[in-house]
Amino acid sequence: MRFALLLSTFILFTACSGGEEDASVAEVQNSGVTVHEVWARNSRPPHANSAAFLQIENSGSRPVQILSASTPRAGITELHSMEFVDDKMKMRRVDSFSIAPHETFLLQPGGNHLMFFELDEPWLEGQVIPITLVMSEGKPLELLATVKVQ
Ligand SMILES: [Cu+2]
Repeated sequence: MRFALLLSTFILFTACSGGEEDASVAEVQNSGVTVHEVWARNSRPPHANSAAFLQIENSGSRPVQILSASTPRAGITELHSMEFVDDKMKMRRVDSFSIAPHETFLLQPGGNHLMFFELDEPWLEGQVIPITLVMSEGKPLELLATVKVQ
């Protein structure tokens, strides 16, 4: 039991690390915030989880937060960061991502990401995943993330 838990933690970790960024697939602008380079990683059955990445630029003069994210394609969506714990990178759930004025905040493999659990079905290359970001200011951002193999 303990081993199985450790193993699944390891798989989750490897599932959202490594790789490199690719082409822009969506750009959304709202209240001084612009989102670029939105994409999601393919899922790897039997693990019904995945992650999504993007760049978010705050061109305003006040901090803006991502408060939550969701998609109809997953039962649970969380905001995750990565940090070193005992010399190992581990992901950790956070309450929000804060983007300082004039900052571009990166969600990228090995770093901050949107984490999805309880996928409805495997996320396959080329599928488009609708994602909603609830922001501290303005309307929610409606994004489309194309699934890429990673
Ligand atoms: Cu994660």
